Amino acid sequence: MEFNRLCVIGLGYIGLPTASTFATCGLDVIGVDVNPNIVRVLSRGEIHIHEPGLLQLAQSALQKKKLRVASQPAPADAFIIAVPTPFYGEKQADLRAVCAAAEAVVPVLARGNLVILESTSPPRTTVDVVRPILERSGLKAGVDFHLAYSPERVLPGQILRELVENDRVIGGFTPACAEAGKALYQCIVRGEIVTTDATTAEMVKLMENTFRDVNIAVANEFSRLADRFEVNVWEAIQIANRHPRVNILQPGPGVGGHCISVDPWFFVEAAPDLTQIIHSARMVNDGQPHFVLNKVREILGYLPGKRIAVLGLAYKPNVDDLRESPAVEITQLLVSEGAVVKACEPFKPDFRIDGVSLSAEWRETIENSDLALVLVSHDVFKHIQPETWVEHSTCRQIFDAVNLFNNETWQAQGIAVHTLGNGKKEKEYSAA
Ligand code: SAJ
Repeated sequence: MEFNRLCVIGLGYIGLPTASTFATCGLDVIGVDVNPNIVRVLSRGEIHIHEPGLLQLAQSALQKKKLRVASQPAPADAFIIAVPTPFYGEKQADLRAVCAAAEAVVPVLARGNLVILESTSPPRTTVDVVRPILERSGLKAGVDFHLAYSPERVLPGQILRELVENDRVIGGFTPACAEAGKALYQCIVRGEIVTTDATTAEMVKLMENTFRDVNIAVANEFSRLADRFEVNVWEAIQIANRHPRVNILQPGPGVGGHCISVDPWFFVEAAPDLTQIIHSARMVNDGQPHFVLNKVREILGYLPGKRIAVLGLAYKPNVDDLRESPAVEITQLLVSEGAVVKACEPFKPDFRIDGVSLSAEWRETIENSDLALVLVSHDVFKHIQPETWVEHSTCRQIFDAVNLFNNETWQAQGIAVHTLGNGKKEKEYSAA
């Protein structure tokens, strides 16, 4: 199968890198988004998201007219649907954007086309939800057009590299559909392309993110246990990971982002009777911001009026994405407790949280605080020196939820660093 023209629907964190990469590999790509702002920004040759290397790649594709943007799909050889699937209400998958995208393809769908769903979706979405919508065109999936599911697996912050280098799974409605999908992705993927059926590919995607969520939940539970039993969880994890078959992940303030904190719920919603572990892991990770809040209470006591500086609001290091961010939740909890909160997010200085004064500069944020809370290990925070800290602030207490600061170095400057999951009493140990 040959592909000259590709239509990518949804120009977010996945759609835009995908469209730009295909355009760079020689296809004529039409990028579609229902958000007029996104279409406007891209038409000006700018981009609306921060992802290393993406600005240059997208700009070059736009300038060469290999990538064009539009608000409606146009006829093409292949269509990729890469729209968000958030949840709503009681953690139910919101498939409205997927359905709307499939509906928008119907008027331009032609015999011989390939349609690929990339959005993370509950099992059977491709076959039971997307296929009937596309078949309203009068064409039959697997007969008149190819239909497949191919999840993205890229890590924000490394999207452009992983898009090309990672292995890719293509689940076809029929084996021929999977082969057609493989032929398309071969244009950009250097990793291996594995083919299977559509529902297996949907399960694979959800299993990957659920596996990570459950493993982070174990790490978070270990941090609570370490706190109780006067152990430093970071040290314990490092030692345990010397076992050849153990690889414990890192505890932290919670799990954020629009993938790992969302996707496991798709399993829970689809089969509540079969998902005890998955459900518990979600509850542990969702409870971690409250664990951090309790630690802050232990340090400061009564919170109303206390001045707290929050360093980092993004859902993870070095990204500008604040969706489902535990750091944002913790900040909001502190405000609702009556604390006076300042926050610093260098990747999104214009972000607003009610009742919080924001800055892109950590020095400004920590001035005159009773406690600084480190919630994201952005590189810019890693480089903060205790000497610089004492020059800029009278704040002498830090709660470090991401194990960024070495307590001994900071103590030498008269600053106490309380680390998440560290109940260890060093004095007791050296006396023993
Ligand atoms: N986190 C921890 N401890 C860890 C690792 C992560 O607390 O040891 C937290 C992070 O701080 C963050 C959250 O988990 O809040 C998720 O971050 P992440 O880096 O684990 O994952 P995402 O959401 O950025 O990307 C994931 C990736 N999936 C897997 O690693 C299995 C990525 O490959 C997927 O493409 C992406 O989800 C997606 O789009 O589904």
